[in-house]
Amino acid sequence: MSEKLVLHGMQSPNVVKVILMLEECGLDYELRHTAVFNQEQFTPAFRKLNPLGKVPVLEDPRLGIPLAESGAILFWLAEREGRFLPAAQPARAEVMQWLMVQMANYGPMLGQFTHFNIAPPDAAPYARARYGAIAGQLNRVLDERLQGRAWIAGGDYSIADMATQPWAYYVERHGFDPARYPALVEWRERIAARPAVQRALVRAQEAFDDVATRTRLAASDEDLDKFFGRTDTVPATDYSAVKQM
Ligand SMILES: N[C@@H](CCC(=O)N[C@@H](CS)C(=O)NCC(=O)O)C(=O)O
Repeated sequence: MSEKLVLHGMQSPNVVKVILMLEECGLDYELRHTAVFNQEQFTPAFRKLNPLGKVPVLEDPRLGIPLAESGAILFWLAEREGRFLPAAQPARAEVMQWLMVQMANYGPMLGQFTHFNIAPPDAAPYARARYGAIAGQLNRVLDERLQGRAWIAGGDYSIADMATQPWAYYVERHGFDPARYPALVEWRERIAARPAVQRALVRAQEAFDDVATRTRLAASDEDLDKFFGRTDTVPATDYSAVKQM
């Protein structure tokens, strides 16, 4: 039986973090693009892989079930390979804590801020202010955490670093001055210099960039309503900003 792993994804931080791990572990894997801007994630075939209709999803013959949620995927790969997650406590718990900080806070809150930056200006001033403040606060917490530490959990480079680093590029995208977070930026660049990370970014670019742009530009307003979870009770959005991303 083939040992090759398949990762379903797109060009996004939640997918890239898994590719960082696949490359660090030297695993044999294929990247398959999911056209989330064209509702592919809601097809019955995809929802068999992940009922939530979201990427990433990993298919690993050794596990035997499709696995969703990037934190769960990183944890599985760390256990499978015995790498990037310490065996001994409390170091193991500390890595899991910072992995959860990313999964429950840094990713979702930055995701909301990104959304309300795209939403119409008159519809979103409160939400934009709220999520902007939270994003800034989380950047500050991570910056403080990384002062005097090479890696986020305090020990070696781990799945907590891999989960968080792709999101740290939103500092500039969200209009924050990177000079306010020097330890965060230094850590981000330390990770970016790793050969596995450089290989991962090339793989992601080759597999996703062209096709993602094509599918995003081809997306109808109805596709984008589905992507952003808009329903009849939510005011319509002008999606021109999405086309210019
Ligand atoms: N908590 C999930 C979040 C996954 C997620 O939000 N994926 C986005 C791309 S980054 C997606 O598939 N969006 C399509 C949709 O929501 O319809 C994880 O970390 O894996």
